Amino acid sequence: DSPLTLAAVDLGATSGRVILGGVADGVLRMRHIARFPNAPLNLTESQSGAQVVPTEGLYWNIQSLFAALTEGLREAAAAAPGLRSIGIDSWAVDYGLLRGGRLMGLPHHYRDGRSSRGVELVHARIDSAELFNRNGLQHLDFNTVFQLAAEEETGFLGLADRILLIPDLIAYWLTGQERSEVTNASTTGLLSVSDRQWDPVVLSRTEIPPEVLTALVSPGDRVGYLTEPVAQRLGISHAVEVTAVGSHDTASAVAAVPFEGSHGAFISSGTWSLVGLELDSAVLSEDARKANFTNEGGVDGTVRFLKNVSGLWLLTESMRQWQRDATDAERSADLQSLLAEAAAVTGPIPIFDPSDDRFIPPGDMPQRIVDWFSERGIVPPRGRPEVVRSILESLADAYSTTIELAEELTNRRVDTIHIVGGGSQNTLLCELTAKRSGKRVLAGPIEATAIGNLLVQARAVGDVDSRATLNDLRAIVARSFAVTEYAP
Ligand code: ADP
Ligand code: LRH
Repeated sequence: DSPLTLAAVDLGATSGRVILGGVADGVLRMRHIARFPNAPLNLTESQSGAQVVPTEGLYWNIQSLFAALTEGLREAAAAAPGLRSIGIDSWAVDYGLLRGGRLMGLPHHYRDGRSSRGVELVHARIDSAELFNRNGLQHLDFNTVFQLAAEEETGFLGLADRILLIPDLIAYWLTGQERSEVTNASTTGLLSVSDRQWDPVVLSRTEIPPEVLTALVSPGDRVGYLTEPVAQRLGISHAVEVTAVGSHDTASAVAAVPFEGSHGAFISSGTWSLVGLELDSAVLSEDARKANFTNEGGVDGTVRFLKNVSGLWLLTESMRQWQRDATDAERSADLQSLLAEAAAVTGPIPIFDPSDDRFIPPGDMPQRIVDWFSERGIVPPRGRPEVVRSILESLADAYSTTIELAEELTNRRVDTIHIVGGGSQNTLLCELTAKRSGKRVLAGPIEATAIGNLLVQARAVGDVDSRATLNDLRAIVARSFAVTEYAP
């Protein structure tokens, strides 16, 4: 048995978790300590037609998250007396604004509609082609740069003296140290794709004062030690450090993809599907920009060349709607039975564009899907099993075309698609992906994000050789976790 000396805090949009890990004899062992929900806060809602819309704003419930994760860490410390290090990862782009070390209100959720106003404001100062050349990012209305522009207009940004992305904010609360981890910073739009430093041109054109940003750290760097009050609260009486990991959850997930050679693509499958290739350098061609591919910063200086193709958000949000619609007499279907019914659907199933912007805000997904088809004169899917099947077929189709595009744009050939994350458990989705792409699918590991988080810590604290490459870390993943193969 390897001692569990590391803790991963992985905050996903579906749930947060605290997982202990330890590496011995080249194998990673993990123990799940805590899992807690992460539901956004619609502070005030109003009814607009059939839709419930937030009127004031959509926020993350950061207090509950922090309370749950510290409770998880307390349990982790009790279960692992030799705990040495904690790594924190979370979804990208969102941030807290601080003044004098205090958080100014709840962090906005990226699905809040305000950022489209920010897009107009930013594009008036720097057009999308120049922005892509500087930051290498796909256009997503909710990239931090656009959210901040919307924030600036309300006067809120001007009051802040610090911006910390969510994992950096949590690291600050645990250690008192304000740092910006570079993989997540690469999703803001404020980082230069060429040197991965804050870009002075983007900052000055968007009027973001450079002093609100903090020093950058890389995965493996020490952020700091738990402060005395935090350590006490966690029941810890020895020094425990917070280690920077790929704090962008997708960076950690991709670090844990057990690629077998150079012909693998990845799909990090959860709330989103992040579909693409790992590269050594960014692709900044006009074709890549037009296809809306992104060049996010990965662990060890790699590039995640990918597209955000919606994800299981479409399914979970549909299920929430069915729950809302259910009469007392109806039993709302659980995920497994819905998937079984969807698998049993026969006959042609229409597919839609899962990345259509209308699917981004929370709300009535089944109705929006019906609208998408009706606007095009296509007969929409009828009934829940058909809707679920249509969602999965549409995702699988989008995965296939996105990977084909990535092959063209990079002049590389893909023969294997690795699906990692919670969605790798969705057998039907894996089968459909293999079928539509004509490529072999390898599904797993499920907890890729936490695994990538833990392995970077393991290397940083010396449980794994400090010279280990990403390939060496991936060999540990391959030894430690089974994958399921789906033939084309
Ligand atoms: P995130 O990090 O975005 O919160 P996860 O990687 O935790 O996402 O994946 C969550 C998704 O995984 C859920 O939305 C669900 O659709 C899918 N999932 C979880 N468990 C199962 C399962 N047993 N079978 C099929 N799908 C599952
Ligand atoms: C996945 C993710 C993704 C981002 C989105 C906001 O959790 O981090 O990589 O684009 O959330």
